[in-house]
Amino acid sequence: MIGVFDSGVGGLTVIKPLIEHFKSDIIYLGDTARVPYGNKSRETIIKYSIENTRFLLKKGVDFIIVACNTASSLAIEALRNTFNVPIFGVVESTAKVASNFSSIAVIGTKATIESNAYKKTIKMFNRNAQIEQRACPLFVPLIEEGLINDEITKIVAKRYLSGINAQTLVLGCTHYPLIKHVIQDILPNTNIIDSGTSLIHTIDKSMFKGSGKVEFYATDSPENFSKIGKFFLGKDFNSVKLVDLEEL
Ligand code: DGN
Repeated sequence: MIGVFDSGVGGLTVIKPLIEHFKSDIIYLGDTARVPYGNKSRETIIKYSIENTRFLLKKGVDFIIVACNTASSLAIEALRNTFNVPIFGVVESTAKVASNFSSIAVIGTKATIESNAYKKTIKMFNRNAQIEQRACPLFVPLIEEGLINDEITKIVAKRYLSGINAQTLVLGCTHYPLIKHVIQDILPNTNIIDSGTSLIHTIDKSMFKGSGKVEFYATDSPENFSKIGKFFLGKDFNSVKLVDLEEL
């Protein structure tokens, strides 16, 4: 069984291809009480990530996928030093796919971009890659407000993406696949890479097998989680359980 966590609903875009392509058994934790992670300090993101992982391990998962780009960027090493199970982060798998290109642009939250995690990881796979990075902090709130086809999102996207002419663009945030069409309209000739698709192409497929059972946990309102989450997962779901990580 796979344990997946994210700062909230965004990680559902990462498990969507896992569910669609493999019958993975997944326990998903969305830390909705403490979202967003994207503008918090490294120490706080590590603390939250350790608590999330501890919860999933108590549920009996065999390994962990850190679906949140911000947590993958800042906490993966601390998690690997703390826990004795395989821990996969979306930054590594997405960076690996991106490194097939020679000019790469990366967009993400402030914390992800400032950590330089994508830049460092892409360079490990392709030393000569030209990499440009941009923080796009307004995208997460716009997407969570459901403004995915709104003029305001198009204006903000034009501002953020202006002048990018890389061969490929990494959507270095769980939320951005929801506005992929807006981004592609602005950069029509750019190949776009997202974390969910990269993950299924880079990790051992035998690890994903199961019977398709998915359990959802959230640290704040389960109702809100399924209400907003259905846009990220692309389908309705309910029976989200509330969890208080401080009680563990
Ligand atoms: N899940 C976060 C990420 O992928 O960076 C986005 C939401 C947030 O915590 N800001």
